[in-house]
Amino acid sequence: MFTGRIVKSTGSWYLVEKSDGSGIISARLPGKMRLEGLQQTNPVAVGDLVDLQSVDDGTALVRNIHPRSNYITRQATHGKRGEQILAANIDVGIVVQSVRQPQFKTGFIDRFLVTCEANHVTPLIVINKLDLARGKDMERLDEIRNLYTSLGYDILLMSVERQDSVKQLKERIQGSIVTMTGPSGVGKTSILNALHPELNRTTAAVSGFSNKGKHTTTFAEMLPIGNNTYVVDTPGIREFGLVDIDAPGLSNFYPEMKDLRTACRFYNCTHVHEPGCAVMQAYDEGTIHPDRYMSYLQIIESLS
Ligand SMILES: Nc1nc2c(ncn2[C@@H]2O[C@H](COP(=O)(O)OP(=O)(O)OP(=O)(O)O)[C@@H](O)[C@H]2O)c(=O)[nH]1
Ligand SMILES: [Mg+2]
Ligand SMILES: [Zn+2]
Repeated sequence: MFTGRIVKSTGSWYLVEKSDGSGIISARLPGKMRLEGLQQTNPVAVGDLVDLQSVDDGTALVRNIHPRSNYITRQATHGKRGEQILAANIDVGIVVQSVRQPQFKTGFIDRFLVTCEANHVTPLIVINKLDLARGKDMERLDEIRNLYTSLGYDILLMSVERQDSVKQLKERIQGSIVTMTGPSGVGKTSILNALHPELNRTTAAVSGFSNKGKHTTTFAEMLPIGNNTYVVDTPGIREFGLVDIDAPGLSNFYPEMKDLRTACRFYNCTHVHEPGCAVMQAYDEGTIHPDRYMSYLQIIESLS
């Protein structure tokens, strides 16, 4: 038996970097492990530490998965139940949005932040394609930056075409294992290429017709960018999974609501319609940002 870290997952096969530094090996799961009644559709994810057993043909079998310090999930696609783990054991979770093409959505950011709060991941918000900002975009971006900064979140506005902003990101993630998640076309892979041009990974223009990405990256993969820094590039997703969160618990993951909830009349207040709600009062008084309260309502609706 030996230990390694999953660096690429194609669904049935995994590439594993051996912990003794002797290179990369292909591995798969024994049939039994795949079928175990797990909540996740994929029992092993990029970033997982695993114990392996060598097989005669030069590949290996995954025999044991080490407990995860954290992970990020998305909702399973194609009507499957449950969640899919995008990456495990990460230091920083980056959510990428773009100013335009596709247009950014704060609701997407908020869902990601809730996932991070619930799974003990340190989030970093990246808004890319700043070079495309025009008209009132800059005012709106400043407002968004102030909002998230005031809530205690890290946010970086950048463009892969502006070296100084790429450098800022590089410094921010130095020495960490990082995931990059976000909708298709926002520039996740382009950012990775800008951080480390040697990678030269495939990117594709956003469709002019729908303004949506083309789902260019199809498998999650962990890539070394030097100085002990690793970035997991993931396929574009529409939404993050929020398994195991119930409506009364959701406000625990909104920093501006978490301390207010004890002042609500009902202990299980969902802050939607209840009388004597301290959160709704704060929203009425303007101390909770309307965008944040709207995203909260949208998530509540998606939970039921
Ligand atoms: N103007 C501008 N275009 C950018 C920037 N970053 C990326 N792009 C372009 O956006 C398009 C999509 O970039 P990708 O890196 O493929 O996007 P992705 O997020 O990896 O998309 P998926 O792999 O499909 O999830 C490409 O045409 C890039 O050249 C940027 O900062 N400014
Ligand atoms: Mg990509
Ligand atoms: Zn309330």
